[in-house]
Amino acid sequence: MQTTDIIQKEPITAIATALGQAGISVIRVSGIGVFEKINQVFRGKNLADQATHTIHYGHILKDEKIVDEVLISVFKSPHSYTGEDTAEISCHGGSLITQTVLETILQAGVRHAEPGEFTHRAFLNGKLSLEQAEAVADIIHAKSKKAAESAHQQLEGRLGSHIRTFRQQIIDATAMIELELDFIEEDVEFANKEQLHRLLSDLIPEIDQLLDTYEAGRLIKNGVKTVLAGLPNAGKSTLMNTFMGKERAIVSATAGTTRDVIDADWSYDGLLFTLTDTAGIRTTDDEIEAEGVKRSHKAISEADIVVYLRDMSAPFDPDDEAQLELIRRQWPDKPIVVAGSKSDSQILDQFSVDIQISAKNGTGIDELKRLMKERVLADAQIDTSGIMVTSSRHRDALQKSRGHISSALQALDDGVTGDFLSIDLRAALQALGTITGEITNEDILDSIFSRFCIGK
Ligand SMILES: Nc1nc2c(ncn2[C@@H]2O[C@H](COP(=O)(O)OP(=O)(O)OP(=O)(O)O)[C@@H](O)[C@H]2O)c(=O)[nH]1
Ligand SMILES: [Mg+2]
Repeated sequence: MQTTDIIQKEPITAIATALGQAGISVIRVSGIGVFEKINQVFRGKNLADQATHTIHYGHILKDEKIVDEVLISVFKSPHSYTGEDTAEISCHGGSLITQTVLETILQAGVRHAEPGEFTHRAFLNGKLSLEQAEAVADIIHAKSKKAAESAHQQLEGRLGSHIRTFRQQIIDATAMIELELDFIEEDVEFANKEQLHRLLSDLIPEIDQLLDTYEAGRLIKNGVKTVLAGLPNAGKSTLMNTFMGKERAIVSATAGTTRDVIDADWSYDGLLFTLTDTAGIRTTDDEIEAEGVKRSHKAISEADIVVYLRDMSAPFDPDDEAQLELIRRQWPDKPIVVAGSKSDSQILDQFSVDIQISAKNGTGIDELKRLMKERVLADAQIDTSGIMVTSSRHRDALQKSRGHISSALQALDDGVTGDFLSIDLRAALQALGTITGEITNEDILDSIFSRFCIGK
């Protein structure tokens, strides 16, 4: 985005790095008059006189005493993250020192920043569009390689420029109609109805194509919720430990060992899976175990994929068939992988499974992982080099916009007058504008920036 009309607000500060023992910490200070404020507590060069993008050595002083030896990076407006005059103080890491440097800056008359306030200012100063600001938060929260890749791609502004192309097409269509409206008295037709129809109907499949990326986008950003289900003793906790490469869940030969739901993050081929080990599901009189079964069903209902284990070393148990059937009936669209467990043992039961595995000696585990990824993504596009919708906010706005374009097309077919058509088109424009932040309000901004950490 182009930077226009930078507004410098009152100076704010926050620690930008994670607190704890570290080599260095960075304290960010941004706003009007920051260099003069820091000068009050800095022994070194006069920061206000320094050129942008320069670094200066000196000391932070409190009550004439040295707090720390620091390096201060100077960014002059508009050439900074926020667009304002900004300083980044690199001090020694360690909570105490960092906090003391921060307090010293606060005492110099700088206010503590709210979560996401620096990025909020960057947005207001046109340094970032709204979906780019959201990408900054996504990068910080990314737990897998693919999530980081797709967030970077959004930060580069590729989603935004795609949305702006859509908006331009709608603006062109609106202009055709409004020109006609201006001359309505003279009964002149400027809008070529066919051309208008084509312009709008071409947009629908383009929006749909973008909407189709949401399913994969969501899984890439949030991770794949995976539930390990099956009868008691099927080997769920053992499989969980095999996936994790460590003893995370308690394993025992006693059926009904796992009573509660246990979660663990694990990543495969750049994709994050959140594994949930559940209590074995079966009809039970044990009150605690029954509660576990209830929780298992809740976990299944919220899952993106279910890995159902059938113990191949145990004799046929009709409950196995019944439970699997119950899951399939209750959640018909849920991807399921049925794995026959304990394939290293003597096989007592032959039933149809997608794959045979042994958590004990590792047979079939890689193939299971591959199958899980394949089933959960089905034919969803996961090309992170392409443009992807990863946020439900963006998806909702695209759906809204699509709805208004469809109504406009319908209205056009019905021969509705131009003024009504332009109401629909303006609504479609508005919906798209909320994605990039051309159209916004305080509530949207507050909910977005409050997700940020302090210092970003
Ligand atoms: N031979 C063999 N035994 C296994 C394998 N996986 C699990 N087991 C054994 O099966 C028994 C049950 O394993 P768990 O992982 O506790 O089973 P679970 O499904 O979590 O059981 P609950 O928590 O009771 O529902 C244990 O004695 C495991 O050692 C395997 O691949 N091969
Ligand atoms: Mg268990």
